Amino acid sequence: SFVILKIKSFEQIHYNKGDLMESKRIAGEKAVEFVKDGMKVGLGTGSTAYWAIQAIGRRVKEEGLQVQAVATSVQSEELAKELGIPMMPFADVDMLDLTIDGADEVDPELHLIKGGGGALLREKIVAAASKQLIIIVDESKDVKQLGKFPLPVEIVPFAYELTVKKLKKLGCEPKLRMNGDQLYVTDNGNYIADCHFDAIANPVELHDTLNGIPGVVDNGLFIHMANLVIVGSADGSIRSI
Ligand code: ABF
Repeated sequence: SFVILKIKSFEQIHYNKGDLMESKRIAGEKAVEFVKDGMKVGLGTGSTAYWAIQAIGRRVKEEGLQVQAVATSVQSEELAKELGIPMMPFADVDMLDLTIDGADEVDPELHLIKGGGGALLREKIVAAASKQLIIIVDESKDVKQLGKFPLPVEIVPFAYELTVKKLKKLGCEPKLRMNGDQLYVTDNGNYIADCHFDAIANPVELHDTLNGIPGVVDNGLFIHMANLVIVGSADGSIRSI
């Protein structure tokens, strides 16, 4: 059965009742133990990052934790502001100390598929500007090989039909993401093609091939970016990859 949580300033997020939500919460809260006074912090997007942002907000309020943050989506920025987390302009960022973000799949090499939430480009820009990237996931995201989750690829609207044909030639089944009967538009004004590969044998190569296609802005493969993955389980246990 499903429950709908109403979260202020977040779209309604459907949680599989109980298990996954608890796994996400404990992973998110664990990651926030790595946040220290004076840090510049990147805030991720999604229902797991939600718990991390909540926990940072609590520490700011209750412990007087001193941080400055940037967000990877409009949603996360609004949530952070509501919780009183001090935000900083990107103009003031050289390097962030730590970014905490979710993922859709994680493999044993710490390669990731991200972008199911539609924020992959901002997430990658922020992750690339961070000394440390901690990924927080529930156990369903921990896989041996990437690719069951359709890989999100952000593409520019110009000639998108042509770009989608090129994606198809790579051996996947691309589907343009929809928002009702309209094409889904990212925070950056682009479209997303969700590319179902089933199994991605060589994520490093695929990442570069995709980004070599004119019209592709970026793709959801995060290669050699994560430093630590925290996996929360329904039984309350936490492990790291
Ligand atoms: C973001 O949110 C994404 O990169 C990923 O697509 C998604 C994970 O969602 P959730 O934490 O809600 O499962 O971090």
